[in-house]
Amino acid sequence: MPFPIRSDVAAESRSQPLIVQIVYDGPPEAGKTTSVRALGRFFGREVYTPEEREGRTVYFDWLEHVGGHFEGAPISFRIASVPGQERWLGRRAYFLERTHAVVFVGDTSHNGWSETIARLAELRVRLSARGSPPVGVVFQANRRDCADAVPIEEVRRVADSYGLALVESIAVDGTGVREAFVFAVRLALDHLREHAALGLPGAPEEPSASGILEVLRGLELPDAGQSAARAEDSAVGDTFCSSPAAPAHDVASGLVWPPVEGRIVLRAATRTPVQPIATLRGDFEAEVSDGFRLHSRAADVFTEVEVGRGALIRWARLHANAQELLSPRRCITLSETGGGEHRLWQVVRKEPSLRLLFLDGFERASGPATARLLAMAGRLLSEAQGLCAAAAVPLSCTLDTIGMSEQNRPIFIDLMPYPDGLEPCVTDPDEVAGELASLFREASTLERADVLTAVRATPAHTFGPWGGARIHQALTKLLEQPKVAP
Ligand SMILES: Nc1nc2c(ncn2[C@@H]2O[C@H](COP(=O)(O)OP(=O)(O)O)[C@@H](O)[C@H]2O)c(=O)[nH]1
Ligand SMILES: [Mg+2]
Repeated sequence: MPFPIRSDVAAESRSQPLIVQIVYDGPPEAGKTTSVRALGRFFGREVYTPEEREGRTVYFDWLEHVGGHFEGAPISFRIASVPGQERWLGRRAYFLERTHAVVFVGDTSHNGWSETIARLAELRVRLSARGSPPVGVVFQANRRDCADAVPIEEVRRVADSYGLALVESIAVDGTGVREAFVFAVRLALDHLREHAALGLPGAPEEPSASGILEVLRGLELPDAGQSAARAEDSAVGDTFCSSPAAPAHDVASGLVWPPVEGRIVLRAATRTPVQPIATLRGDFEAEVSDGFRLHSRAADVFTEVEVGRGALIRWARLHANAQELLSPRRCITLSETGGGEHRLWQVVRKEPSLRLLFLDGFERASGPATARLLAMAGRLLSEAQGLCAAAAVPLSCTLDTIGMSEQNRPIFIDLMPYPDGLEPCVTDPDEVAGELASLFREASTLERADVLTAVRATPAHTFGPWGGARIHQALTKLLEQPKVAP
């Protein structure tokens, strides 16, 4: 896979407009037309609907708006809402194959929920068929005014499981419509930038950070106000604890990795405002919404944004190499501190570690079941070590840093190390055995004897594709000792 971030931002002026296409998709009657019309009112523009039968959209709703400029060239937004009924599938596909981002208008009233989920599943299949770069989706959870609306926690769970950004809306009075659109524009710009960076045919020229800001300002969207509010927040922070502002989801495209999906993660993680706190080492961290964790090293602050971008790119390369092993809900970003500088952050969702998963199962398990769990943990750890070696990314693979994916594969769940000062890779069965034995540090002699008998009876190869026999042997030895060494 070619490396997806380009460090140089094209700066020549251009006269061709940058076309940004956003599609409104969703089940019939969810509120797509109502949303596009609300947007039209906001822009002061007429929505064009080629044909309507009994109030239902047959072709599409179409809204065009030229908003702001990009380095002298106008930005042209093309916004289409597609007919939701099954029989217009072909018309819908036409738009979905071309769009740069999607606002999925879901009906979150009790009656509309099951069809909304079915549509979402279908949309995912359709968009993933488009390949790279990904097309970002904002889930505009509509009809939040309905008394029987599905609880927002349930809606959030679904949005998360599909990797979508979530915005609540009441399209009939316009609530949430603009917010969903603005975020979709950001995802579309991430997509376009990435499309250009990958050198794909027909790629429009990518907008620069300043260009995007100009675009958003031109639209009179609420970013300027938000940035000012953030600057104010961090000014307060500076006075009291010299804390930088937490990263925000509206960083310029090119300053968040991975593109598109990274921005969605960043948005989920920064849903509730948070003030990072300094650790004893001078790093900054915060625990944020939905189980996310933010972290930034003391030294990773940059006065020149391009220098910071260079650091982001080096680190993104390391992430890209380790992608097969990395837990998916994470991103890295270069974000304004509020004091005129930029800071490099990583955002990682907390996932259960193997130690937690093991201890959970262990409480209810018999000797043989415990041995099976040990073998599984051993296999996952040695597989993780193998993946690190293959990718030449030396991650520390322990019961605390490795978890398990839905496909029962190992995933690295800890903070990503930095490209500087990496240790060489190790694949060491003895180390894996030591990790497994550490689970029995607190166990009584009696329990250990049970487990030892069961481990002896467990086939060695189940402990891992490589070095399973050595893990098995070393673990047996460690469990035989009266007290497992720390
Ligand atoms: N209560 C409520 N009704 C809505 C909302 N959004 C749309 N509607 C109504 O739902 C119906 C279908 O909306 P429409 O935009 O035509 O749906 P589309 O088929 O997705 O384009 C219309 O009668 C709208 O007034 C909302 O947020 N709350
Ligand atoms: Mg419609």
